[in-house]
Amino acid sequence: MTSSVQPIPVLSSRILPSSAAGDAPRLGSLTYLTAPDPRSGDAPTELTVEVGPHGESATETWTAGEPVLRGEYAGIRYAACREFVFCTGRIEEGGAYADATHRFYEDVFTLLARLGYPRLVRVWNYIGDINGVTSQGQEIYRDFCVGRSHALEQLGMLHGMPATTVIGVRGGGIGFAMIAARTVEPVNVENPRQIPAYRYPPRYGPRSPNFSRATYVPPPGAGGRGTAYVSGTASIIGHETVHVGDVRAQARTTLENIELLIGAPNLARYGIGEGFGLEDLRRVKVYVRHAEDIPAVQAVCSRLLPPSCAAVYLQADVCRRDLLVEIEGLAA
Ligand code: 3EB
Repeated sequence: MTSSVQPIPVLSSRILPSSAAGDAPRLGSLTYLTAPDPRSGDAPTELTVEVGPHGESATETWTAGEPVLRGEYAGIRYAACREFVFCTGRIEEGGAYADATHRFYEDVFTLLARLGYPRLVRVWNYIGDINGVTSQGQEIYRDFCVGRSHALEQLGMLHGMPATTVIGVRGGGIGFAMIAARTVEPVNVENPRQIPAYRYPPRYGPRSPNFSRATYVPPPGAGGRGTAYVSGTASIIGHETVHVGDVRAQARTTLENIELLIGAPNLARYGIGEGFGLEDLRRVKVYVRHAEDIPAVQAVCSRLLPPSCAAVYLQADVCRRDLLVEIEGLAA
């Protein structure tokens, strides 16, 4: 066997209106369905969640440029190529989620350490009845945050989490998907006009959320452009929700937040020598809480996003009750 330095394979992905098999080796996918589908359990590393009936259905597929190795550990399924691993898991519906979330995150980090892909790049958490309450009367989102924070505290990772989405879906339990890297060094990025979520004051819950506003992955070779993975982003300035009750203004503020976040001046603070504008967004997922707000959000997004950006509009709950819209994306 020859040992030569090989270029790092690029992680690619695309989003389609419905589930469709790609040709490249598949790491995994995220599928959003507008109705329960009895045939669609979660296939290995293919997470399926049910969203509200008034938005779109979509599948986001993540592929590798090379063969993929599959396995399972502690109920977490994974598919790995040389540089990236994609994993999915689920916590079943229960009275409370803090302990199960704590264990799940511990297991994820154990798995990633054993496989040798220790650097998280992107995390999605889809929570049933996110604004409902546990058997102890705690909001389910906050209970999830408690478990995540406890696990990360033990792991020394409270400030080290990457770009993340937490969104409410139909049904119970929590569905997870994560991408981690073996050798590339992702850079976690904060937004200059939002305080880091791990420093939110206690009025938002007993334990702060743990995530970064974006994660930048450098290009595989010299001269190329990197990729910026943008967290679920909302109409928050400092730590406060702004434009309560005004979905258009929330959508505009959210896109302004993304623009500030991935622009060259902000990335320069992390020693990153490039930047992105809204025109570099390749894809966004737009989560809208109320069906009747979807057209207004669509109008704002189609005015501010380039025609080349694939946008899907999903009806789903956002973690804070006063947030009406949340947008995640990928710039490259
Ligand atoms: C916010 O900015 C909006 O708990 O991991 C967005 C993305 C939000 C991720 C999380 C929460 C999370 O606080 C909510």
